[in-house]
Amino acid sequence: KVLQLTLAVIKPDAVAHPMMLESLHQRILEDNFLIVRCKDLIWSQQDSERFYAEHSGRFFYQRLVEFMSSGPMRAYILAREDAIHHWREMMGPTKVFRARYTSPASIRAQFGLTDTRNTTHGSDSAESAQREINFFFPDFCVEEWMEKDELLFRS
Ligand code: YYY
Ligand code: MG
Repeated sequence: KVLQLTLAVIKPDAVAHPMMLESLHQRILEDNFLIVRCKDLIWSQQDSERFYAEHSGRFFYQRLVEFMSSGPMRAYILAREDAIHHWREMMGPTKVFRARYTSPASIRAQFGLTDTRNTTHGSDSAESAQREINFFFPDFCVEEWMEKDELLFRS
């Protein structure tokens, strides 16, 4: 078993609904993720632009940036075997209507409103997980945590 970390975010549309935070938090625990870090935050427009720089120039960039800085979010560092892939599976496809069609039990299918207001974010590779964990939790050191806590997690 290889323990992996991922960065998961509950986006402003989901946080705005009074029952979503608790329900998604529960779902994370039920799927055997260990919650390594968790914090609530609000992005400035500039944070949003920096995080999504890879999408600058795409037709949805402006609306994405505005949405992601429109209200409170919750960010998690999650640990699990195959955490990156598993959280992406739980979220479902980016586009809400595709999610409803192909993965009706996924979070985005069940709770997503539009392709932009799609409830959650998850890192898509080990490299992006590293970058995104660092973006949200600059004081967190992945290597150090792995050394200190991996054995605890396994026992
Ligand atoms: O990684 P993931 O969030 O599933 O999708 P990306 O293709 O990386 O796009 C990031 C983000 O951009 C997506 O979660 C919503 C937004 N977006 C959009 O608003 N409209 C689209 N047609 C595609 C993506
Ligand atoms: Mg992505």
